[in-house]
Amino acid sequence: DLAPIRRALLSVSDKTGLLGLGQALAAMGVELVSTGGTAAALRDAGLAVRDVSELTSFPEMMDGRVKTLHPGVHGGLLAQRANPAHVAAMEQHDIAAIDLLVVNLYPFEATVAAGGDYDTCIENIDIGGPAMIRAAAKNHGDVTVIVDSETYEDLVAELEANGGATSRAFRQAMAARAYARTASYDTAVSAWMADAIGDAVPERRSTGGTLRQTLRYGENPHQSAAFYVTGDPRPGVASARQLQGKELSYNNINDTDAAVELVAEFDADRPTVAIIKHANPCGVATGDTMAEAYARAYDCDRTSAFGGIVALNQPLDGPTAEAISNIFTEVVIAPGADDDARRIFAAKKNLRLLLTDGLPDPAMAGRTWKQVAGGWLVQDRDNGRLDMNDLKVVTKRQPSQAELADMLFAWRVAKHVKSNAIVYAREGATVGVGAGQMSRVDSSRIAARKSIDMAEALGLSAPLTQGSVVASDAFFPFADGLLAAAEAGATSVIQPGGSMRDEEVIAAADEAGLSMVFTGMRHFRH
Ligand code: 93A
Repeated sequence: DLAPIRRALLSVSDKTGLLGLGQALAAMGVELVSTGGTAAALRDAGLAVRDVSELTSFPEMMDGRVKTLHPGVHGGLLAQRANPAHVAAMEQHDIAAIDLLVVNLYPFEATVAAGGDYDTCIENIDIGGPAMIRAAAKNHGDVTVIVDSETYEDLVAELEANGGATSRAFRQAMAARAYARTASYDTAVSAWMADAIGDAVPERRSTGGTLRQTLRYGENPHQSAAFYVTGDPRPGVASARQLQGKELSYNNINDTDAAVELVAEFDADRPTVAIIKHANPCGVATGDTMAEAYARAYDCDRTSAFGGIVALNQPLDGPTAEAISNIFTEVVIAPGADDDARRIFAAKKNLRLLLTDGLPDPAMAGRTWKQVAGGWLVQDRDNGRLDMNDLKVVTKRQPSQAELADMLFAWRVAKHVKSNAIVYAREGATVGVGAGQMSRVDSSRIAARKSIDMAEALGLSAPLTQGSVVASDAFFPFADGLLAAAEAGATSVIQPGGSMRDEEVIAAADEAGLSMVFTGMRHFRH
């Protein structure tokens, strides 16, 4: 594990920090081997360096295109030191073991950024460098690989701490860094080439997926688009089987994804339906039967449900299929469909029916990616999930068990609503959803307003928000949002808490006779 490094191959385009590193290595008795420009720089500083052509018995040729692409180098990087056959091969072919590889690549990205012409960019595609990096990284059991000057200090510290050797953990960490570098390098090359040939969908370069389908258009008809899949078997829109209906559109795929993720949050034993429009739920409900769950979800906001995406947490049955087919619906996705349901849908040629293999686990870890100008934002997916025990009552009035159950239901829906999210729920069904407003109090009012509209449409004497609970995806910064909810008839509130004015908000809740729980967790979604 801790054999000292005896030979290093240095081949760097960016000579930053090179001399310091070369001196430190030389002082530890490491033999330095280098390619042309790197060797010259080290020699200028008075260091002893061997030319890589001594290892290859070939001159660097073809304008440097072939310098290190030779078994004399790759054998020295890839040979396993504890493997007698490998050692014998090294001896037989006079191959020198290379224990440390320090490479940074031709500045392809910088050349593109500087507006280099086609041939200049091509000439700046490094071939030998990535080949050596990948070889050394593969053989990290024996070889240390360094791919950027920012790591030189760490390397020297590691060598000093280990008597001129590196630990396996360090080599492994550096190998991971190395593969990240070659991956990003090739990504940059493929992105540039995609642009150069006018590829309509250059984003393929960053997705790492394979093309499933060229879409008719993107969010709007003037945007070209495509669907790439990663092969992740997680149940959802990418792995679902489409039984019937037109091709999925860009917006269909996006909304169906949101629908499945949402409906998967709920108890698998109780029929639950989510109806999605523009990636937000316009109705989510449980029921004793699937048809009842659908009817209740539909009654949250019938206007918005038109042209919606419907997700079920259990197989689609005949009565539910019948009810859905009475309303213009774009997509239905469910973990199965019985024969009755299939027969009923068969008459609706355009309706897309997707069957998943179960539902995704909402608590599963993972990452999400969002593109910004010039970069990517990466974060853990929001897999935060609470249960009853996580709720902290902060008001004088204790919520009833039924209110607690509704609060948790509303909270889980709110996680899937664009911020600012306000969700009213009653008896396991949403009765008002306010999404995507810049102020929380507006979301609160919009949700209440929708409930009033629905009550009128359904001929009810009072809106369904009367006696409901309300969930807020982030804390109420002021009492006004909370009071708007109370005015709409909410009797209980679930929210993260943590505002500077919590005391004021709690006092307002007490004053209004509300019960309120804090979750200590926020669910922003943008
Ligand atoms: O043109 S290459 O792809 N062919 C090679 O065999 C090769 N070996 C190393 N470029 C190659 N390199 C690259 O040369 C290294 O990745 C490094 O970026 C650069 C260092 O060259 P020099 O030492 O001459 O400045």
